[in-house]
Amino acid sequence: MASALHNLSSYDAASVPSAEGLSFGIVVADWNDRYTYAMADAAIETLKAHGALEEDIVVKHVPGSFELIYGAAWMLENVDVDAVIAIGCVIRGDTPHFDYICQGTTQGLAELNLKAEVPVIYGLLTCNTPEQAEERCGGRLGNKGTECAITAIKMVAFGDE
Ligand code: DLZ
Repeated sequence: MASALHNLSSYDAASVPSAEGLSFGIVVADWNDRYTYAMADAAIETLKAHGALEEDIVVKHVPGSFELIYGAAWMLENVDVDAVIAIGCVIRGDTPHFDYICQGTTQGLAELNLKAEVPVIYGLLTCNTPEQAEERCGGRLGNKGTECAITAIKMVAFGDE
């Protein structure tokens, strides 16, 4: 979690395995694209900075965060990837819709994570305000996309030692 003490873009580079030769799927929700695209760009740049090749990063778009579940499942089924990163941003509105999308998407991605043979990384921002999203998409608290990319690389290596 981003907090006053933790910046989402800060990590110990020495603790990150190489991403050379790895392939990644990124599913990006177009809802709140100002934020989700900034996260996707940061994820791609971070994967490349750790050795992944641009051609080994497959990006697919879905309309909203709820469709990340189908998008990630499709990616697992149809593309030979070492990990899938699901990126979305839900911002609270006037109705309880926010809670249902957050809960449904989280549950769906968690279930996929249990079933899939490769890790599914949870890149869903659940914000009360646009300002909170701004802070986590390249603002004061770093970029959630960077955190997701690092998590993906580490999870691919999980169990290697
Ligand atoms: C409908 C909706 C609303 C109100 N808010 C968001 C949001 O803040 N972030 C987001 O990613 N998607 C939102 N959506 C769209 C839903 O995720 C989904 O695309 C629609 O309910 C159609 O299934």
